[in-house]
Amino acid sequence: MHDSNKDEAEKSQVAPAFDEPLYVNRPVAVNKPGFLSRFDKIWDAHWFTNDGPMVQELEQALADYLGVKHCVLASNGTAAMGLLIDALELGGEVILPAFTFVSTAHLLTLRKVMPVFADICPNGHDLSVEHCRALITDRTSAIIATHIWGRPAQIQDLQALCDKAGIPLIFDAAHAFGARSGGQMLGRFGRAEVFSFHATKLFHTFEGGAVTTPDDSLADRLRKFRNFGFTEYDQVDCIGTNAKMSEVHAAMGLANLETIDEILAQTKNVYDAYDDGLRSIKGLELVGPRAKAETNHYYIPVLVDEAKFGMTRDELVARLHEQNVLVRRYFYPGTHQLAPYKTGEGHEHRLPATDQVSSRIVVFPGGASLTVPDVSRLCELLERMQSHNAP
Ligand code: T4K
Repeated sequence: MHDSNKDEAEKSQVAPAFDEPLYVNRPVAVNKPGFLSRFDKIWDAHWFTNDGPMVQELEQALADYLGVKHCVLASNGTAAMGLLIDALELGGEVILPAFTFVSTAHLLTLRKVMPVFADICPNGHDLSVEHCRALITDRTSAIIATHIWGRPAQIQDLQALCDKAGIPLIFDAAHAFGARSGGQMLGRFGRAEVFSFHATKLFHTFEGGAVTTPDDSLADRLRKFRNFGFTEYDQVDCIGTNAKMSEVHAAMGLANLETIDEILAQTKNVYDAYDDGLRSIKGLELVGPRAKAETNHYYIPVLVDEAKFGMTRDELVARLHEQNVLVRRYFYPGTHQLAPYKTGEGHEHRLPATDQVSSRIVVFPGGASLTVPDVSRLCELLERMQSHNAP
């Protein structure tokens, strides 16, 4: 047999280190009885959607949990952000990071609002306040900052900047359920915050999302907008869409909220195990939070230093996939490098930190569906890879 074929044949016979795939952000599924008992109630009540009792109960429970006056649920996080952009009548230009999920840039572009991408801080990966300041013009209608990796953005500095410019500050809190700033839950800052309750999020409703805000009239508008502009039977006050959450989705949210302390505690155990295990591995840096106590510990973002680890980020990803560890390159490439945003008027971007970080970042499996022994085995595997490949 030709040598390279022999190598391949031998390689394919080696069992992967993990029998079952380790997924990034595998959905939490811990409270089946809590979900099924609510599902029975929905079934018996024959009320399945359109602002039903479970949706109302979850809105109140989340508002209480987050310590904010209003929580307006929506069918997903993107729909929730779309409602907010429409309700605030954003136009002109909106400043946002390129190092985030692509959904907000799409929402703006579809509405003929120009997304203006600001760079991130190379350490925390959150939006650079300085770069936002430089990008504000008289066309800027808002800043939408992401609480990246479940950690607060620089809330006070961004708020001061927006107050000075007379524009609203919005937070994309899709990553950040359960995280805090100055001891207070995220969800209560800026003009409004937007959550994703997608299955892959720390707190989820299968699919879902929400806008949280202290503003009564904004909450009112959001509720109208998510239901075609209806205010009464046969009465439509404004243009709107369908962004409603169904009762089954809300039931999953209520079941997950019942066990949120347990979920957060296990999520932290997993994070701490990575923190310990990765410390001794040269060339892999767990991106730490600004203040550890304020993260929700859900994301395990790691920067790969090729010179010290002995392989590139992409080689590491490929090697881990062979071992059934399905790490992801979030967020690579930055949104500004994606086809719809790369060219065209006004799209010359210079975002060195975004480009740097997105070429080196790899996100490891995290969250409550993992166990500490899984993480220890994974760190041992990484250590072996490093010692084989180290220069
Ligand atoms: N803002 C930010 C910062 C966001 O991260 C997101 C969404 C949004 C806004 C928008 O919110 P939504 O409109 O989605 O509510 C996933 C999610 O679909 C998306 O919600 C999420 N961010 C994004 C970062 O990740 P993909 O295309 O990477 O998903 P997928 O199918 O590859 O799954 C990710 C991982 O989860 C894989 O390891 C597989 C695992 N998985 C996934 C699903 C759906 C499971 O184990 N079970 C499952 O049921 O976008």
